[in-house]
Amino acid sequence: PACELFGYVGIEAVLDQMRRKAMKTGFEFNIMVVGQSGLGKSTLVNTLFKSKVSRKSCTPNYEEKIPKTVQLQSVSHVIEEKGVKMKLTVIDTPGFGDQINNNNCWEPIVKYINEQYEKYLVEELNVSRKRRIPDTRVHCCVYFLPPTGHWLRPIDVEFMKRLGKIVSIVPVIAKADTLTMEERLEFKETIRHNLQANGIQVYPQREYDEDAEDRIRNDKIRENIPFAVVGTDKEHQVNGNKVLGRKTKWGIIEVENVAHCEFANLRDLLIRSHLQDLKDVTHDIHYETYRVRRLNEGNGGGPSYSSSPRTRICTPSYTRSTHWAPVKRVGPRQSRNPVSAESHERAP
Ligand SMILES: Nc1nc2c(ncn2[C@@H]2O[C@H](COP(=O)(O)OP(=O)(O)OP(=O)(O)O)[C@@H](O)[C@H]2O)c(=O)[nH]1
Ligand SMILES: [Mg+2]
Repeated sequence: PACELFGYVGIEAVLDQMRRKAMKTGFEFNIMVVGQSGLGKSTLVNTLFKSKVSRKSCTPNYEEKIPKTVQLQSVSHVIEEKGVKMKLTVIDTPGFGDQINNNNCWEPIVKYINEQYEKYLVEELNVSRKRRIPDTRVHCCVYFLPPTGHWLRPIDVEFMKRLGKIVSIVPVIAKADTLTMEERLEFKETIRHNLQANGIQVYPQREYDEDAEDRIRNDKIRENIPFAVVGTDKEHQVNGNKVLGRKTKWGIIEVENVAHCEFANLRDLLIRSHLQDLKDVTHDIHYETYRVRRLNEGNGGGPSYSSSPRTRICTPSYTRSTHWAPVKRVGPRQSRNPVSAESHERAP
């Protein structure tokens, strides 16, 4: 018989095939840290690489002080776990707030993020395209808030408003060891209100939840942001074990202990639970918005891309391309989308 209608076909084996391919190619994941100077961004980058994300690849405990960051710099580590390779890149940025005038202090950051989209776009539009375009796009921007215990400052509002339109932001409360547990909870709540009141988009956005299951999972995160984190590059002995920690007058704050601070929650969100989603949102939403804007610009005086149906200019439909059926609209966001060309969207 040519085909057994009700027999086992083996479609599910496609998962094994995908797994094998993904393991061969590996993953690229790029995180950026942004915030005022002295909030512990560089320290947290070190913490991340020293924590169990990459304990093996970490360098010995340097006793020297972390220098002030004066230019954008990226650190990459290839981390391997159970045969899965991931190239984790963290882009450390110089903190703002040192100048008397901090107007437009977000510009270098915004420029960097857009430049990575541009690089990707240029590669995509090349006649002979690389089989895999190197991905330097920022998949997640961890935004550091000072532990003031009051409200969001105007500068953070302005900064995040701009960033939220081009990248996934995960806000964190820096140096949480300087706040008591009650202060942290209260401050977190205030910040959540402030974010909402100012219309700041932070990850994970409700409108991009795929289904009810996603919504429940992401609601838990939304109720818990911003994570109150503590960073360190020192290890301490606690009950005979070496742990990453920070000495305070109340004792040692164990950075990876969820009872002490939310560094582990942040790490789990970024790597364990939402890595692929952050990459998808970057590609399907932020990059797509950039791409449409750029191609429409080109449509004016410059080269026209609209002649070929493949690169036909259209508004981004904001569907998440990784999900096949049913195709649904995740949310029209006219405000972000000044383009008025017709939308090519498959009907649900
Ligand atoms: N109490 C406390 N201090 C911290 C924490 N993280 C970092 N620090 C200290 O804060 C100071 C500044 O840390 P950096 O990591 O250099 O800060 P940064 O945000 O990279 O600063 P710039 O490079 O100037 O933007 C250092 O003395 C750190 O030891 C933290 O979680 N709690
Ligand atoms: Mg720094």
